[in-house]
Amino acid sequence: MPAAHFDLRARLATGEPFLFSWMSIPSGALAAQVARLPLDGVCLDMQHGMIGFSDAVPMIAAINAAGKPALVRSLWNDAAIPGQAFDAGAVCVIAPMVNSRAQAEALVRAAKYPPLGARSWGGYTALQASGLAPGDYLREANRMTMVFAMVETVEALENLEEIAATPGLDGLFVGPSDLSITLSKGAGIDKTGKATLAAMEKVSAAARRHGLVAGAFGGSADVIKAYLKIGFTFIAAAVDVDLLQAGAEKLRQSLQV
Ligand code: 3PY
Ligand code: MG
Repeated sequence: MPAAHFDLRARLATGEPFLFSWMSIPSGALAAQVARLPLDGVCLDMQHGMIGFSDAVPMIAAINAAGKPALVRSLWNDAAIPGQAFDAGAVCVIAPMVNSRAQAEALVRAAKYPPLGARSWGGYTALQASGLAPGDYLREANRMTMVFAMVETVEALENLEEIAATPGLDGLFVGPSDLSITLSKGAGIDKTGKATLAAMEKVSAAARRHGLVAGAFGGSADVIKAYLKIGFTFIAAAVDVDLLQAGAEKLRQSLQV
């Protein structure tokens, strides 16, 4: 059986920008469409999107069928979620609000098989899609799947070095909205403000020092360009609902009626 698995780790190791879409709408049919947009992968937002696990399963299948990697932003840094997402065929989990070394270690424990972690066995869908024998899947899974800790609070910045040094962690992912909210003590959201960008530069430098991928939520062209300039390569480029809105606005403007 051919391996349907997308080698995200090898793709990210090229250092080329990896720009992916971000879905909030629970629909396998829409996921099939979004996976065919000119972007590099699809992330299902199970934290702020409307996607539950039973919605995510057919979406992950549709994304894999299109030959793109399926990513999941989990609801919380919960021990059950990374294994569940990987079992269903996702190749990357991004966990929100990882604020300490202990929380980063818990994330790795949930996401990786021994010796790196304590992921429980049962990846039926992923195992079949990989085309590997169970023992080979067990040996390969920690390489085939990636786990990112979201750095999106002042507390996480204070613990950045220890979080980045967590064995088995694959990347850091900045949530610039929450980061700017905590940096400003709730005064506002500023994804490209001076303080936000200065903090983010520290995150991308820490990622480089520790051999991790530096990721961030972008959302629009200006923001993506600013983040590429300060060393981020793994960037959420556009949200499904924003793409729909922008498409309709462009159509309306071009019609001028
Ligand atoms: C943030 O910017 O805080 C995020 O979590 C991106 O969705
Ligand atoms: Mg956030």
